[in-house]
Amino acid sequence: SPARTQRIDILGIATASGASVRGCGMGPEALRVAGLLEALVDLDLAIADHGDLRRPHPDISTNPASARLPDERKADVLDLAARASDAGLAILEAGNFPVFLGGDHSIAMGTLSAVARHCLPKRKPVHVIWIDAHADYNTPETSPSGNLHGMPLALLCGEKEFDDSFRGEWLGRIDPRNVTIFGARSIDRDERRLVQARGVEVVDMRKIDQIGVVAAIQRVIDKAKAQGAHLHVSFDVDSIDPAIAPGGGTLVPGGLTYREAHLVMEMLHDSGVVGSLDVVELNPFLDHGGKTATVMVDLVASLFGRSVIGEDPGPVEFVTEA
Ligand code: NNH
Ligand code: MN
Ligand code: MN
Ligand code: MN
Repeated sequence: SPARTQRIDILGIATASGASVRGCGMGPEALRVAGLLEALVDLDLAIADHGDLRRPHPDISTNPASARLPDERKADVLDLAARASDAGLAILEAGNFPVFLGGDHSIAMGTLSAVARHCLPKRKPVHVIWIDAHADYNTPETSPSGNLHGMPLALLCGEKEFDDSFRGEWLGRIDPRNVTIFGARSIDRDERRLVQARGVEVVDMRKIDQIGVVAAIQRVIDKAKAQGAHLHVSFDVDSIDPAIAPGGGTLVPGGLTYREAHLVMEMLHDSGVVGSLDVVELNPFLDHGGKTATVMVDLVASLFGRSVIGEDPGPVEFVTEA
């Protein structure tokens, strides 16, 4: 699989400007402290760390309690998305595998536009698996919160309700029919209508409960393989159950178990079609001593081939003696 032979290039995007809760700007550093690079080196993979993109700190003068103005946060999001897009494109054009560390999920505007800019001129379709408790398909009209981390997919899929100030490389780059939202259990009312109207596939937690995680992920892999697509994995830590991953600002009960999340990553590795990864929304300030960061390091290692005995055990055969 490409993951075994390519260099892995790590790029942090240290921001929480798309979220209302502060702290996930510290995500990239927490993942490093939890041993992300060491885990990849342990798999004999070549790695390069590009450090973090960030914005200058705002001047907090008289009222430190007041949140930053929405316009300032939007300027941060758009600037970082543009820079992440260019930096991600350079990594891909060099033939390497980008691992983007958020930061809140608004960074995917930049990371996925990099993937699209790399693949689409070569007529390689882009598939997205958006592993998340949420759909992140709000527009400024449908969003109940106004937070940009709830909107990146809508922008990438070309929804019209964004004014000209949102223009950039990301706009309309992704075909909504090539997006699978995986692990969802919280979608806003009007957001749900949009997702359904555009043909975005939603594998919600109920479906995973009913058909099982193996069948659910296999369908995504088969779809991407059939098209010869580049599969981008956008992993929001709040997809995992809050009991094992408390380090997020918008937790929802009923998420993926530790083993379900691992099986997803293990099967994605074996598929050989994954070409890029986001790890987003990790908030070290809420993370009970690095609990979620540690789980995420193990999950990334699984995506890059860590396994106990080094082979896919394959389907189970039940043999009955006559
Ligand atoms: N749907 C909500 C909103 O748009 C929550 C989004 N929060 C997330 N998304 N963490 O993954 O504001
Ligand atoms: Mn390539
Ligand atoms: Mn998200
Ligand atoms: Mn989420």
